[in-house]
Amino acid sequence: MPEPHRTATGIITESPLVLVDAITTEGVTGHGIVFTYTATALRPTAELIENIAPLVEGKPLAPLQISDELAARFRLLGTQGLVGMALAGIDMALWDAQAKVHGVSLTRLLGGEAKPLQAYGAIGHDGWRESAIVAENWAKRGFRGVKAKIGYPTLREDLEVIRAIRAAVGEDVAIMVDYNQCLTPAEAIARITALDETGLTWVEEPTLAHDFEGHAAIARAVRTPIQCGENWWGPLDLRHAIHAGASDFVMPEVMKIGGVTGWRRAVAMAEAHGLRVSNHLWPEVSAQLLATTPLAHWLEYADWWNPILTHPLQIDGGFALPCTTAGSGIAWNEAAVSHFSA
Ligand code: SMN
Ligand code: MG
Repeated sequence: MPEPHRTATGIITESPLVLVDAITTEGVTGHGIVFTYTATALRPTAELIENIAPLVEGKPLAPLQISDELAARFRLLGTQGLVGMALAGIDMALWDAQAKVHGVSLTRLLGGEAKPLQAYGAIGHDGWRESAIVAENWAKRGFRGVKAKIGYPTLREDLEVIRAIRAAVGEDVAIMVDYNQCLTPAEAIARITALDETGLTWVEEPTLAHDFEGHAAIARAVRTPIQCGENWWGPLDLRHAIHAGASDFVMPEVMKIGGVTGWRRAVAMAEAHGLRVSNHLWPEVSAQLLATTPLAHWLEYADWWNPILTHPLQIDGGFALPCTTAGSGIAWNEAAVSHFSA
C-alpha cells in the first residue's frame, strides 16, 4: 500500500490478496477477491481455495446452489475464518461469471438498477493534525463523508481529532469514527457519551465485534448511532447481532458475510428490521450490491486494491459512479498482478 493504514488495534501496511478465477466450460472467467488481512494467512487461504476447487468443478453455474452445497460440506469444520473466506472468494467469482454469462452487471443480474452511491473516505489513527489534513483532502475531492480511526490513549485526544476534522470539513460533511474494538463496554459508554455532542454520524465497533451484549448496552446508553458488521461471519452473526440490539446500522463485509450469497441473505434481514446498510472495503462489488440493497446508506471507499484492477471504482462529486459493464466490476490488470504476485 502506498500509505499504511493505522487503527487503534493494528496497522495495515500491505494488502495480501488471493485472486480467485472461476472459469466456465464456455470460457467465461469470473473474478473474486479475498483479502487475508495478514500475509501469514495468504498461502493457506490460496491452498484452501485450490483444495475446494474440485468440489465445484463440473457443476452447473448456480452460485446459490453451490454456496449451499459447500456450506453443507464444511458443516462439521465450520464456515468461519479461512474456510469462510475461501468459500466467499469462490462465491464472488461464481456470481461475477453468472453476470458475465448473462451480459449484465451484477446489479442488473440481481434485478436492480445502477445508481450513484454516497461515499466516504478513510482517515487513519494519525493524530489530530494529520487527521484534519486528510479529512480536508477528502472534502476537496468532493466526498460528503469521512471516517476517522480513533481510540487514542485519552478521551481528550479522541475529542481533539473529531474537533480538528470538523473544523477542516465544516458542517456539511458527515463524520464517522471507528474504535476498531479497542474499548471495554464501560469505557465505551463513558467515551461515547462525551462524544454525543459532536454530531457524529456513527461510532463503529467500540468494543469486541462479537460482544453483542456489550454493544447493545453501549447502543442503549448513548445517543450517537452504533455501527458494526465488518467482523460478522455469515448472515447468522448478523441475526444474532440484530436480536441483541447490538447495532443501529449495519456494515457487512462481502467476504466475511459469505460472498454475494451471504450479503443478499444478510441485507434481507437488515431490511426487515429497518437497519441502514453500508459496506466494508470491496468498493467495486459492494457498490454493485448496495445498488440492490433497499436501505443502502454509505459506500466505504478505498483505493488500496486499485493497482491490480483495470477499472477501479470511479468517484465523482463524492458519489461512486455506477459501473454498467458485465460482471461485478472487477478485472485484473495482469501486468500489475504479475508484478505484485507472491
Ligand atoms: C478496517 C479494518 C481493517 C482493515 C481495513 C479497514 C476498518 C474499516 O475497520 O472500517 O474500514
Ligand atoms: Mg471498521
